[in-house]
Amino acid sequence: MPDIILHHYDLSPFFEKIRLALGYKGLAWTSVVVDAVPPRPALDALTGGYRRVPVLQMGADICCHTEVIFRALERVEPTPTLYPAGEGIAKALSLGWNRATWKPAIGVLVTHIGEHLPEEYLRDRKEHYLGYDISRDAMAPMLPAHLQQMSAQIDWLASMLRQNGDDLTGPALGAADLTCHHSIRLLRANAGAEAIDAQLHIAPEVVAWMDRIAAIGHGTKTDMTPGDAVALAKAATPADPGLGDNDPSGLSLRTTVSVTPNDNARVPVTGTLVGADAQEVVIAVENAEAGKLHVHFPRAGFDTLAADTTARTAA
Ligand SMILES: N[C@@H](CCC(=O)N[C@@H](CS)C(=O)NCC(=O)O)C(=O)O
Repeated sequence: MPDIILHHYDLSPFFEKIRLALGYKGLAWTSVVVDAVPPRPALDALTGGYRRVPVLQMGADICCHTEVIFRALERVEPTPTLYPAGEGIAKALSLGWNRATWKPAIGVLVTHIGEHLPEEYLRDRKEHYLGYDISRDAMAPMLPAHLQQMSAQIDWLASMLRQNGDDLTGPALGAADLTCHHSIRLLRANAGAEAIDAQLHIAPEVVAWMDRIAAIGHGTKTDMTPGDAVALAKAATPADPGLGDNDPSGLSLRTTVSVTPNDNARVPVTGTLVGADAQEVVIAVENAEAGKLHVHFPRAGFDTLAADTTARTAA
């Protein structure tokens, strides 16, 4: 098995989701810490320019986005599975949860710790990533709405736990649990568990579930520099994606395509299609720094278009 290398920074809540999955599967992994604010030249060389973290690297295979990272981990170590109730319920719940709770969670967070966020970070998020201001002053007027949104979503989690037992979708812990846990953990870890539980009216079932997930731990970690990770990719050969020529929209292998997130940071990554199915797309990217790479993206939440279509759309 190639080394599992995770590119991340500590403040990232999505990083927690992956660390817990590694701990749950009992996997050893290597940590590469990147700056919380770009430029990140080593990571750009590996991803072809995808803006977000975490990113998982296995040799010359690069997985962008936590849902495609989960899929890769599942291939490497199938047990215990991250999809005990099937992939569909886990992924649908995760996508809905992330999109509905990310902004309200940040809105609540900055009212507690906003004074500690550096100007440079706030400016980058406003001008280059989100397109809006997440400083405490800018978010404060929306606090009642953000609290309402978080409470409504967390109440759904409580109802799932009452229905299904210890884990959201039953019959065991899975990807949906790790996804929904990480945003609540972000708030409890930074603003204090008691304060957040009271402010969001978090039910005892949810608190007990949070504690069970935190006890999983993060597996065994060693450290690596970004430069060494790029050198390792360059020395490696990308794996056969094993997905075949199964793009449901009819894109053929060897087509030049662009893959673009359809929420934040809509920066396209361009490469040659080397594998596709309804859940994942793999493109070949090559550059002087990192050599030949296979970069993996999910389908849901990303638009994969033939490069000539992208040009027409942009025109
Ligand atoms: N839906 C993405 C979200 C990842 C995400 O939003 N990551 C944040 C950090 S928590 C990010 O990349 N922020 C911008 C940046 O770091 O450049 C995933 O699941 O991977």
